[in-house]
Amino acid sequence: MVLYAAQRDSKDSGKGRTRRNRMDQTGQYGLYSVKMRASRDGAHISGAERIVPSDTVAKTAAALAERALSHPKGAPDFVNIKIEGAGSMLRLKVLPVSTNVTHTAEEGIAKAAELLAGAGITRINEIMSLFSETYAMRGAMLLDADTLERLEPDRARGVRATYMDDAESLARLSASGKNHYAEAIVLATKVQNAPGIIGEICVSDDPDYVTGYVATREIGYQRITTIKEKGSPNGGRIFLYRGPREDVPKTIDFLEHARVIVEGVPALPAPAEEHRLESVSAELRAIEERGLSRRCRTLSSPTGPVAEIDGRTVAVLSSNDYLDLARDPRVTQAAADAALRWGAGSGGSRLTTGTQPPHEALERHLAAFKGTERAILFATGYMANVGTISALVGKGDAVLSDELNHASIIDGCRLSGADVIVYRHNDMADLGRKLALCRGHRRRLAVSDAVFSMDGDILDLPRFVDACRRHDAFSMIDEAHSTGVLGASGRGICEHFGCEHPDILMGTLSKALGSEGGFVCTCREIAELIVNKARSFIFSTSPGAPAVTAADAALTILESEPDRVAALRRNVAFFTSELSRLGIAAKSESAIVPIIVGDERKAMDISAKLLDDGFLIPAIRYPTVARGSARLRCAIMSAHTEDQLRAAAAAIANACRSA
Ligand code: WAQ
Ligand code: MG
Repeated sequence: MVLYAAQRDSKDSGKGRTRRNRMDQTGQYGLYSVKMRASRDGAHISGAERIVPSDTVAKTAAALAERALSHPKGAPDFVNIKIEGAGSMLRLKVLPVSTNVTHTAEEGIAKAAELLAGAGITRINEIMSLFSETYAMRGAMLLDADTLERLEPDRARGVRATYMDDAESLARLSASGKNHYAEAIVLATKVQNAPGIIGEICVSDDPDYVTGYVATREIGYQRITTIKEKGSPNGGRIFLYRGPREDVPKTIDFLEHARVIVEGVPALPAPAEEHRLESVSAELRAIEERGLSRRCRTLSSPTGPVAEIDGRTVAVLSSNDYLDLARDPRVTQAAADAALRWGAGSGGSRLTTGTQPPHEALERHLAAFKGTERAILFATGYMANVGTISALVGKGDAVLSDELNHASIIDGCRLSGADVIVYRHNDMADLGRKLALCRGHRRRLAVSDAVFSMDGDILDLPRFVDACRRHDAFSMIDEAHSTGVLGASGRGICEHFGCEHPDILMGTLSKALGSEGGFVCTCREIAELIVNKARSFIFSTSPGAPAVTAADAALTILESEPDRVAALRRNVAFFTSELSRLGIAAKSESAIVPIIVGDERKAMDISAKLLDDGFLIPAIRYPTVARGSARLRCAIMSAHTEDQLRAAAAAIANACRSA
């Protein structure tokens, strides 16, 4: 009210004269108001305004037309662009801007109520309910802040604040042509300077945009990051008035006709931090709602057939340390000695400082164990797959991948840039057919898990290798769950079938070998290509000597104690027969025994119940396995006792029955 009077009375006071001088200066540049209004079937879609110098009018009009035509509410059938000389300007200092992070509409409305309480605005819930009526309005509702009586003469249109812009809008216009944030701040600043207005509430009318704001002169422009439910079209603006009825026309006149330039509008959505994180929180909530939320669990003891969780001892049926070598004193001593001798870390990639005698020794040992010319170490199995596949095939090549392959194979295929052709699970006829279709490609590579990590079944290796030979394709298998598990002496899937080995045998040090790292056993040429091209080999620090030496010691134990492999096999047979006896379908030729549950939440519930009962058996869900095929994944160790396995089978049968 004060400002409006000051403008009208400017001729008479010293203060007013200063303002008038500034207005005149602005006027000299020849400013124009460019307004856009878009509608369809007479219904308002959007409107905006810029105040710009004459030489920018055409560009501005074009940008606003563009914006009218691409509004989220839909395409307009009528766009009005109005250009008017703007004359002299009243300059207003921008309201201070703050952001309030809220996560639900309820929380946002509570925040709005709290913020407006200082201005004596109390009936927030009633006011908020009016936003279902503002959607189709071009302008705002003008409401008596206390009686909630509507004061605008044209209720369908509302009161439209016009002739206002940001002093800096030109620079912005060239950048994007559109800045909702700055426009809302400009509008709110003008509105709070109108006589009789004591506050404003704005909720975006975009169903996907849940942010709004409240404003008063005292609290400034207070963004509220979530003030409505996503998907709700309800939104608009409500101006809150307190004063005599006869002064309402003056207020409307100021809003609709006073020419205003707002100075100091922040250039970017001020603290963007909360807003960026809000979208992250929303994504997390969506994951949670689908029963797909994941978290890490801390084991407070070394992991063997039993371990400690949250101060309780539980039986562990989920470790990939199949032969119980991670805790073996010979293995841990080797790691400790290597740490003292070579240091904790290698300090670099294999191609810089990261190759030490332990690395070379383990590579020789692995090559001899698998019967290949060479072996190459990687920091993890994931890196071994990603690096090897993308080194061997690329654009113009074809990579054929089993539909149930591990994520690290899938990622390697994607990253390679080769055409990825997925064949039916363990279906060698399908693989053959698809290989035949890839004759035109430069190179063909077929890749498969040897033991499928979530199903526990075994690749039909002889026919896999045969199909690859016949179609001149490279063959690669992932022995993460087959090394130390398959074959009489644990050499893996080739020993199991007694057949020729494929071109590439990838494996890990982190499962039956009890340490960490990945490896590839292959011929000299492919090994050299990997050293030269595999980015995960070249651009990552090599595994440290302690891990490498531990794996080497574990491999020596595996070679000298084949009984461990036999014990593992006996345990799997015992466990699956116990389950079958209790009516739970379970079979496996490997150490992995899946129990299919189906529903994601149900699998989670069963797993939680089992933990209560003292058994750590995780639920495996999408995206690790297909949606609706959630399962318990039991991993058996050579060191489990029959008592442990019998008790686990009983607990599983019980939990599945009561779920
Ligand atoms: N005068 C009065 N009411 C208006 C005006 C105006 N000049 N412009 C728009 N409205 C009303 C009208 O009912 C619209 O449908 C509604 O407001 C929404 O207008 O900090 O989306 O231009 O991230 O779509 C605020 C949050 C977003 C910004 C506001 O405005 C932020 C928004 P829109
Ligand atoms: Mg909008």
